[in-house]
Parts: sequence; C-alpha cells; structure tokens
Amino acid sequence: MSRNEELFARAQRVIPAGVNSPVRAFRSVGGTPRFFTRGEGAWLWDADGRRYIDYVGSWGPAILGHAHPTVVEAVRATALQGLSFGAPTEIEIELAETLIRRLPSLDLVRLVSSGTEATMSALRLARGHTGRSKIVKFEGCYHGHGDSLLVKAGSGALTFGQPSSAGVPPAIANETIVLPYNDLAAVERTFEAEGDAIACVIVEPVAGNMNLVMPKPGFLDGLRAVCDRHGAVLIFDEVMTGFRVDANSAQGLFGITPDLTTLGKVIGGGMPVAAFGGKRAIMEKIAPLGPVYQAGTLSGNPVAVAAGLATLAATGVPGFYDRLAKSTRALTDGLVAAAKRAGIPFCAQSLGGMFGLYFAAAVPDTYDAVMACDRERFNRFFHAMLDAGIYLAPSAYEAGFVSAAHGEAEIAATVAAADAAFSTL
Ligand code: HOZ
Repeated sequence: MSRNEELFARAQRVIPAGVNSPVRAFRSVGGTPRFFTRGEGAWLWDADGRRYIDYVGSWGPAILGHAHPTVVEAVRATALQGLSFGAPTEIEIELAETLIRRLPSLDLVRLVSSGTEATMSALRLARGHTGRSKIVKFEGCYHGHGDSLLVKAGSGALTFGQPSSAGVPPAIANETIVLPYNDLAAVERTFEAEGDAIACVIVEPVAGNMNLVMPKPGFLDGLRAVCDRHGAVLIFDEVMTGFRVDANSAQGLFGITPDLTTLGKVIGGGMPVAAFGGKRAIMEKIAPLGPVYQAGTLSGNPVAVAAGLATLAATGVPGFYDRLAKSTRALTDGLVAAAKRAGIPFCAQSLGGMFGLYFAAAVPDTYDAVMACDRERFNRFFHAMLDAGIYLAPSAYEAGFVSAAHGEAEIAATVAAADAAFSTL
C-alpha cells in the first residue's frame, strides 16, 4: 500500500470520505486523493515523495505559486506579534484600502474568512437593503455553501450529482430563482414577472465552477441594466475571478460596476481571507451602522491578512497579469495542439491565470454545452496526466489555474505529458 493509500484509509475512519471538502475526494475521477506534504513554486510533493506540476493552486489562491518567499516572510513576521486579537488592527485597514484602490466599485469593504461567508453576507445585505426576499442565481454557478445558494449549484455540488443540497428547507430554496447562465432574455422575462420581489442577482462574471464559461457579449451589461431598472442589487461573485483574471478583476476587464462584490482566494494568498464590499449606501446597512447583522471572531485575522497583502503587492507590479495570461495561453495552446496531433476532439480557453479544458468540438458557452462534454474521457485524461506528474482538478467541472511560478519549462513538460496522455485516450 502506498503512503497516500494508507493516509486515505486512515482519514476515512475519522473524516467523512476522508476529506474536509468534497472536491478533494477524487470521487468522480476515481482513485486515491494525493496527500500533499510540501509545495514550492509550481510544484507539489505528495506523501509518497512524488512531485507534480500543480494546476489547482489550492483552487485559485496560489497565484504566486506555493511558499512564495515574501508571503511566507509576511506571515512569519506577523505571527510573531500574536495570532489573533478579535479587535481592530492597522493591517486590516491596509488590505481594505488596497482592495478599494484596485476596485473602484468598492466604497466600503468588510473582511471575512471564507468565500461562503462573503456570499452569504452579501445576500443578506441585499435582502436587508431592498426589503425583498427572492434572489436570482444561474445554473452551474457556485457561490459557496450557504442555504440560498445550494440550488442547482456548480463545483462539488455538480460534480457529485447533488446540485441542490438536502437540508435546505423548501421555504428557503423557493426564494432562489435559478436561470440559465448567459440567457439575458430569461432574466428579463423573470424581472418583468416578479421584479418587485427580487432583492438581487448574484453571478460569477466568468463562471469557473462548471468548468470555465465566459459571459456572452452583452450578458453582464444586460444584468446591470435589468437590476437598475428594477431596483435590484447586482452582486458580482469574484471569489474566483478577483485579481485572478486581471489586475482589476472581471469587473475591470468587462467594464461593469456591480453594486456589491464578493472576494476570496487570491486576496488571502492561501490563507483564510475573503471580503464583501460595494456601494456606500448599501454597505452602511451593515451592523453596527445599520440593521443587517454580520460578524466573525477571526474576520480580518492579522496573519491571514498579511499573506493577502503580500500576495496583492506582488501582483501589482507592471506586466504581472500580461505574463500570467501569456503562460496560461501557452498552456492551453499547447494542449489543444497535442490533442489535435492525437485526433482527439478537445478545446480550451483561458482568461488571465484561469483556464478551461473541454472534451468537445467547440468551447461551451452554456451549462447544457458543458454537460455535453465527454466526462469519461476527461477522467481518463486526468489519470494519465496524474501518473505523469501533472496535477489537474479532479473534476471535469472545475476551472484550472496557472501561477506566476509556472515557467516555460513547466508548460513544456505539461504539454509533453499531454501528448502521451491524449495518445492513450
Ligand atoms: N470553490 C472551489 C472551486 N470550485 C472549491 C473549493 C472547495 O469546495 O473546497
């Protein structure tokens, strides 16, 4: 038995399915999850001492690669001063100021500890602000595991065939209207029918939890216009896309100003930091300024915030996102060329440091098109790549991530592995 297998058996005795988040379980691809002992730059090492080029990046945060020296040093120096005070610190002001400087849609921002907390809080705030209770979300989008949002959700919920979770009371699920991503006409019809009852639209501006689906031209602008017309709050969930697809996130790239934004992943640089923020008039409804309650013992934790600040500082250097986008495009171009050599129907696309791989003839732009991709072939590709030392997300429904530490050598090694993998499919 390998050390990974031993650890997995042991983990399953004390942790449900042996994992602390379903997407780690390898259930849809089969086999044994890798237990990692170390990460450095673009590389991970598992419990058996094998090394992998990592395209998961902790599901997005590791934009600089693993154990980046300035991030590690910021964490070390801050930890020496004490781990948590449950009271204000200067460093959390610095992170809030940085976020507000880089995202002009934010007048005020509150720090929390996870993307789920950020989206749950943003929903409550939108409901408290408008006095309405219905929300609109899109099929295949995942916004964390808050009750209102686990209805036809993406990510692990989709991967494991439970897009609508048990345990969500019907009274809550009934307040969630689910529409097809990229279908503006459906949004307009819904608002014509019941716009007075809808508090908000929450959307991943680039969907990254049903593989990667780009917004069609006009979709995001259309959402902005509908929300304006009906007095609903537009929430961009940028937990995944924030500072990942561009220096100014998806909202900067597409030139849309949401009312509220949720952030996570990159802003914590691998530590538990997330945030929600937006228009002053809405954010001032949050306690203790206003009647919408939200709180957290570890919110704005100084050690975690130090990692986030150091990460954002490193992404702020000129040319950072151009270089990241170029590496990511080199990867997807290389994979597409390798599949072509093997005669496999396959395509790929990328935005900034985020990419999607599809076993299909054309890049999907709807949830249904993603569902039509060849999942069995993905699973075989995943294992062939894993055996060759390439760590992809263990699901056909997750976006992948490239870091600034992925250089030409890592990309070339990945494409060489893919050449061999495609030829076995
Ligand atoms: N939001 C992450 C990517 N879909 C998944 C993180 C998790 O569920 O563990």
